[in-house]
Amino acid sequence: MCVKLLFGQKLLIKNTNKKITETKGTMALNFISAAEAASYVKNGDNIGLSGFTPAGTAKAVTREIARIAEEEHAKGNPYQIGVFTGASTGDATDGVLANAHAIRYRAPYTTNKDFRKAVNSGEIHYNDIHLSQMAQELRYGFMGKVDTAIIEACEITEDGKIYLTAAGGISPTVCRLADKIIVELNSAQSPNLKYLHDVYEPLDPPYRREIPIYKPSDRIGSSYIQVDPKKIVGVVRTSKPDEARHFTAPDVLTDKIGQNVAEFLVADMKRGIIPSCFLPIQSGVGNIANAVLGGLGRDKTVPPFEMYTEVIQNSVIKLMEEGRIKFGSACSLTVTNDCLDEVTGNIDFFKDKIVLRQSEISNNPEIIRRLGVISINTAIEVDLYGNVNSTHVCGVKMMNGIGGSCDFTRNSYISIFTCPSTAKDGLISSIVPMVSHVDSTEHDVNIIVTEQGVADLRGKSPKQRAEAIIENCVHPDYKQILRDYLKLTNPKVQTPQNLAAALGMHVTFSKTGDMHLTNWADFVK
Ligand code: 0RQ
Repeated sequence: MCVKLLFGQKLLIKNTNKKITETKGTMALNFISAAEAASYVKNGDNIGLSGFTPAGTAKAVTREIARIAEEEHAKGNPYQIGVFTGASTGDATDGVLANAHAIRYRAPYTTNKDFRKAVNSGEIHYNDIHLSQMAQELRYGFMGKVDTAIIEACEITEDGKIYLTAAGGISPTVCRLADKIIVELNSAQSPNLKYLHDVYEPLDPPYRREIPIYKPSDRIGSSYIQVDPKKIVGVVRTSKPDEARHFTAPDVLTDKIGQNVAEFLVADMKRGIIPSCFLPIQSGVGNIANAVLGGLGRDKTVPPFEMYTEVIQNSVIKLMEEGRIKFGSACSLTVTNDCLDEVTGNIDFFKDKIVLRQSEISNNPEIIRRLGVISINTAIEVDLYGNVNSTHVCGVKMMNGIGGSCDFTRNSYISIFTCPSTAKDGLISSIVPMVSHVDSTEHDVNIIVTEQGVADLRGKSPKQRAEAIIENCVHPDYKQILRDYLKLTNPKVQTPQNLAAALGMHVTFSKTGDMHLTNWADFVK
């Protein structure tokens, strides 16, 4: 077999037992300060970071890069870099770098409010791509060179074994592609995290094989990243916990959405659409996602289930302890710090229940479709035909990004989107005639759930979908407005839209701060 590998890329083919590359040699570790490490990053460089969400990202060197940017700008010199990550990061990366005007380009997903401000003022080129594609697009060369990888580790050896912390991210890829590697050895991260990792990087076409994961708990790689020790320019000692996000407690509305999702899934299981052993669940980030899992956990008609997902949140850990979740495969432990301590402090219990993978594996379309994952993600707005906008407010203002939502939606067994039926105290309807930006299309979206109810779009034509969504998901304040919109359309077409009025609710909101539109005739004069 002809196999072309980049340096350090590992080929693990179970059925032939070939293992092509072994990295040799050791180097004494060179401990340096964060400031010295940052001095290796020059204006115009691209950095590749460990982590996925604030879990496991660099926390010290990026602050020093921001300081260099500020000093250079004060002297009138240019200093901007490209930033490649697994997903969102924390304030110590996206926040400080955006505030220092140090980012020229960034991919993929982010949730940072300062970064968002800079993107929406046109300052940063932001490439919002599917998380599963990030590592491979770097390998394919779509985004330029990776000059320096900055990787958080809980352990490192002189022969170049790096043990990751709370996330798999894109770390092996950026380590292999980068000229230089900086390691942040974080004593605040427990060395027990190494028991959770399964590090694996697939080959690129035309040599890629199937990824041999047949159940969420399958392990296919190693517990560390093997790098060429000569590329490690320095190790920075840190002691900084993850910048974990605080989750507000579920409220009546998120609880109702969670309950609606759980009841829908139970009904599908009872009528045999979902097998009685249940199927693996993917659930996005945030309060609604937490409430949905809470609802599924409480409903004892759902058997203990597994997760094949991108992030494990607090609710998953709790449900594992209660025996409701049997196993979780993810890319990161996006949990509060006390919850992370609970996991690492009880590693004997959790090491057989959690595996952390690279984002191109946790979110891999091939595996998601093979395992029959049920995906549950959150929309900003949904249109009458089932198209979903997860990213842009009124079509132009970036919120966060698609994250892994489309990786899962397109390939899942059943794809579910949840959202409250209104936003901003009822001034915005989350259901609109036509979405102002499309992330997941009507061809991929199966189920819409709001606190009002569930619209099952499976097997329905566009006109049937519109009826299901209006009757089941729209807030009562907006039902008549949307019914009146449909009266402006020609029903003798496949997908009735009135192009002059389709964005009328958005236009009204932009002018008045309220989507309650009183007269559709204004748009069709
Ligand atoms: O605004 O922050 O000013 O209060 O959006 O909305 O209801 O608090 O819900 O935190 O779950 O976020 C879609 C943004 C929802 C998120 C989105 C406003 C609303 C509020 C937040 P405020 P909520 P959430 C896993 C998978 C895409 C990526 C994804 C997201 C703020 O879930 O980024 O799924 N998803 N990734 O008021 C104007 C509307 C609005 C609106 C909500 N129609 N118009 N504003 N808001 N609907 C992650 C990874 O991949 C790692």
